[in-house]
Amino acid sequence: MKMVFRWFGNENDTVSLKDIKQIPGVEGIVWALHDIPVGEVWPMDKINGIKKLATQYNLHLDVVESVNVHEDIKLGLPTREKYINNYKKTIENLSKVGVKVICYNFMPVFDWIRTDLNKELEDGSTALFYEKSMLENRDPNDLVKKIADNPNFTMPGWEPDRLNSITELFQAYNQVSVADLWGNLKYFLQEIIPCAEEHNIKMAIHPDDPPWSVFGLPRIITSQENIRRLLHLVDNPYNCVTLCSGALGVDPNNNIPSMINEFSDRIAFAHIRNIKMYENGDFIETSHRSHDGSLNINAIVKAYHDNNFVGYTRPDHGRHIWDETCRPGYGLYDRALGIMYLWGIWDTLKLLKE
Ligand code: DNO
Repeated sequence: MKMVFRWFGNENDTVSLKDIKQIPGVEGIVWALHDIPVGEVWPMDKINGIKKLATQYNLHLDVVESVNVHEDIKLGLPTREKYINNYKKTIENLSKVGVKVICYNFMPVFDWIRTDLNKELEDGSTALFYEKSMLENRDPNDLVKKIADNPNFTMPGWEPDRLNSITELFQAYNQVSVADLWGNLKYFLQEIIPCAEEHNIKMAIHPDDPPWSVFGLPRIITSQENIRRLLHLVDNPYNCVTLCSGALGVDPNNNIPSMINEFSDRIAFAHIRNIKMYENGDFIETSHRSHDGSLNINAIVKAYHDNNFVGYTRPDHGRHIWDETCRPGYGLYDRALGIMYLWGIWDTLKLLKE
């Protein structure tokens, strides 16, 4: 298990590289060029700029999250060729600074979705919350209107231009079935994976969060069966997955340790976090501790340990604690606590094996 920590860059993050360096066992940052519009080639000067910053703190930059996929690729439009070529060029550029894993997702229009970024937990901390009734059976136009009325609407971790042409995108996806989306993903992977292999970079798709359809849009990376299908679309060791315990774990049918046992050699990147699920389908993000949420994080870490997992791991979102002001879900304190919990389990398991 190689521990890494997501960092949004000097301009976009309250957490500094100096802070990250002081978290026990963190060897690298998980980064992206957040100001490059989706679909454009990531330029070498900016990539080298991040390398220079990380190197000052002796942190590696092996993992990128995310190189986002242009909607024209997901929609399967003829213009996808241009964006696929740009994607390949970005892979090549990233290989020049030694990047080993690219995390990406194939969720139409949106990335991860929550309804409240600061819901109070019993202990007075706040966390990301999903209220099912606010999204189920809702007209996407309500959301479109909310975004239109709110020029600064953003979701942390999303590239802002995702929302620029939301009305047109909803119309375009009316023509795209679940089967079409699988076909478009296959086309993309058939193009990209040989390039990734040539440059020794693993492509690690992030599951859909939450793992079900929202606003009638298709979502496909949602279950063990579908991850199996994804890995077979292009059966190559460079076609991998980012196994996100929180994204998949909110569906009680998903058994994360079972997925780790089945896919461990194709999990290039592990996101580990806990969530608390309520009977009505709502969920909230909690501390990483098993006791605090619905997922058994001990069993998840044990499954990685049993499988001699050597991939990259990051604590995923954290709560906002100790009055920290930060990007929602991406503060320093709770994610650092999460890391210590993960190491505690891992190191104990290691000791028991000796
Ligand atoms: C949320 C993240 C996601 C993830 C993308 C990967 O905090 O886990 O935004 O980065 O889905 O492409």
